[in-house]
Amino acid sequence: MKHFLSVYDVKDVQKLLKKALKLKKKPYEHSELGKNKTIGLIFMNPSTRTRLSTQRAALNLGMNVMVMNMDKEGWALETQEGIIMNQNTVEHIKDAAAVMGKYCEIIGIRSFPKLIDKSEDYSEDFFTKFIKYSKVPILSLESATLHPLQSFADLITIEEHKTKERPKVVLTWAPHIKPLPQAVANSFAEWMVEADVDFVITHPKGYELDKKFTGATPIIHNQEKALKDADFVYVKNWSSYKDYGKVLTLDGSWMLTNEKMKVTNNAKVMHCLPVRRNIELSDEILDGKNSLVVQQAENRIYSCQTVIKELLQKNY
Ligand code: AN0
Ligand code: CP
Repeated sequence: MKHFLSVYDVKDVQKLLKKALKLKKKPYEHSELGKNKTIGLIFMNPSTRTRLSTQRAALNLGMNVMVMNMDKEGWALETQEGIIMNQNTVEHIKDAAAVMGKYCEIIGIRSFPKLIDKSEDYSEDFFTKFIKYSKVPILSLESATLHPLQSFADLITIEEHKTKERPKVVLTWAPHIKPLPQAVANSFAEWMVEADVDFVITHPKGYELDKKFTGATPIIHNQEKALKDADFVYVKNWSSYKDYGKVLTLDGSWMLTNEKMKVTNNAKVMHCLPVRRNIELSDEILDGKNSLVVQQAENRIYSCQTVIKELLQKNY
């Protein structure tokens, strides 16, 4: 693994999953591996779980950690090549990335999409430039289009809680008042396509994700039909990919309730958090016995620790 940007940086997902479950049992087994090595975490956007779980993962491996809230504390970065910098940006990404690459053995980056220009967001320019100019392994802490550490933690959580060999997993769209990235949904789809599960996606018309991530996954617009016999229901809002970045509906009937869960196989409910209660997901579900949201967040430590370990061991 040279960088960790998507499921395609993983040679064998099942093997990586086994490694994570093993590491969770003995989290300090490799506490010397990261000695005298530094990970730098660059945040262009807010974060609670990713910020803390990544630090915890690195500390468990004996690494030093530096956190930079680039959006608030750093110089405004320019990404365009050849530009005359006479506007608001202060430093070019090629200079900043080259410098940070000298301070860190690994760099983690969170950089959300602007949700204005689809091709700009989906080009993942910020990550591509950091890879090019920092010359160190880059760890995605959620890019414009993907959130692989979240999806890997979700896969670990499903593995721990499944009651049958091949569970049915449903990704359901949920309402939200703000336009959110497609990253969590794209990434979850990408990982579920690779996992040993029956995977189905349900959303209102107009919320189709890029086929590049969903592949041959069945898309069912009738939520009740999709939820039938589900073992896991993964709840997430995303803005439209087709009508890029738009909120097409606020239809509250898409919010999951206990009543709707009756058609499932006593399904466990997942959400990456942060969640807007009683908009995206009801209190009764989040506070109920089938919610796995805290377990997912806990597993963010082990998905990340497993990945950092691979990067440190140069397993590629
Ligand atoms: C972000 C998103 O949907 O991508 C981060 C989730 C981990 N969520 C919000 O901005 C609320
Ligand atoms: N799930 C997740 O990535 O949460 P944060 O945005 O708080 O890091």
